[in-house]
Amino acid sequence: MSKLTDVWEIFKEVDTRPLAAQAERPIFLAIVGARYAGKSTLIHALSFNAKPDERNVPPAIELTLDESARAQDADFLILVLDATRTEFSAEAKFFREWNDSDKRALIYYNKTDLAHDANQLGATLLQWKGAPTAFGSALDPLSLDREFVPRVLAALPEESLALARNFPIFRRAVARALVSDTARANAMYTLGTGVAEIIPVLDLPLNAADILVLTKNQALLIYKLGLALGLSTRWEDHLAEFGGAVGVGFLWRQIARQLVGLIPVIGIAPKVAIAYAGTVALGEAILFWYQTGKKISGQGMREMYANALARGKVIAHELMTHTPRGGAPKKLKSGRKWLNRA
Ligand SMILES: Nc1nc2c(ncn2[C@@H]2O[C@H](COP(=O)(O)OP(=O)(O)OP(=O)(O)O)[C@@H](O)[C@H]2O)c(=O)[nH]1
Ligand SMILES: [Mg+2]
Repeated sequence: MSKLTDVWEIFKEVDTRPLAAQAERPIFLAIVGARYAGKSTLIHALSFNAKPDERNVPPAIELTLDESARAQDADFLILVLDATRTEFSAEAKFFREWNDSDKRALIYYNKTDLAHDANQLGATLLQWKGAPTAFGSALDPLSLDREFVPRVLAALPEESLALARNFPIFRRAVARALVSDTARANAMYTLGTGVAEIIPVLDLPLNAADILVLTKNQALLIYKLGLALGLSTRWEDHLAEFGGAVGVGFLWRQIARQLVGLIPVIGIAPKVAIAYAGTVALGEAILFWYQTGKKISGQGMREMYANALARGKVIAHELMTHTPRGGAPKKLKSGRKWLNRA
C-alpha cells in the first residue's frame, strides 16, 4: 500500500482550489426555440449519462421565441430549430440581437431524423453568421454525442470541467479528453527525461523524480475526473471512492516494476508507451466505475492496460519521430537501431 499513500500525499502539495473553482463556475444555458421544436427534449437529454443514483437538475431555462428576452442573463444560448421547417426568420431576428451582445451560441437543428430537404436546410445556414451549428435529434443519444456534444465543448473551451459537472451529457467526452491529454503529457515528459537518459553515459534507470511527476499528473487527473463526473470538490472524498474502486495501488506498482525492469534493456520507447498506457488504464478504470458503479476486475484491468499499451507504443513511435531531439541521430528510418542502443 505504500505507493498508494505516496500518491495521496501529493495532494497536500498541490493547490486544488483553482480547479475546483473552474469546475464550480456557474454556466447557465438558455434553450430558446419555437413551440414544439424540441426544447424540453433537449433539456432532458442534458442529463443523459448521469450516475444512476444522481438527481441532476441542469441549470438551463427553456424559452419560446416570445419569451426570448429573458435569455439575456444566460451564459450560452442554444437556439433549437425544428429541421422539418426551412423558414427561420423569427429565430434569425432573435439571434441577431443575441449576437449583438457578443455572447456565445450554438444553433441546433433538431429533428433531422424527420427533415425532408437537406439542400433547403443548408441554404438556411448563412443567417447564423458563422456561429457554430450542429444537426441531430434530441431523442437520439448517439447523434447528440456525435455533433451536439463536441460543438458545445468547442464553443466553450475554458468551461469543459463546469459543463461536464453541470450537464452529464458532456461527461464522457470531457473525461476521455482529460485522460488522453494527461496520458500524452506523461508520455512527452517521459520522452524528455528519457532522451537525456539514453545519452550514452547517462544510461540510468528511471529515477525518483520521474515517478513523482508522473504520479502528480495522474493524481491531478483523478481529481479532475472527479470534478468532471460531478463528485465532491474535496479530493479526500474522491480518493476514498476511487482508491477502493480502481485498485490504483496495484496498477502503479505494476507500472513501476515494468519501468524499472525495462529501461536499461530496451531503451526509451517502451518507457514512453508505459507512461501513456498507465494513465489511460487509470482513467478508463475510473470511467468504468462511474458508468457501472463497479470496480473493474483484475482481468478487465489487465486487458485494458494491454490495449492501452498497444496504443502507447504507437504514440511513443509518433512522439519519437516528431519530436526534435538535439543530438539524436537525424535518420529516423533507422530509428530502431537507435531505440535499441541503450
Ligand atoms: N422525431 C423527433 N421527434 C422529436 C425530436 N425532438 C423532439 N421531438 C418530439 O417533438 C415533440 C415536441 O418536443 P418538446 O421537447 O416538447 O418541444 P418543446 O420545444 O419543448 O415544445 P413546447 O414546450 O411546447 O414549446 C415531442 O413529441 C418530442 O418527442 C427529434 O429530434 N426527432
Ligand atoms: Mg417544452
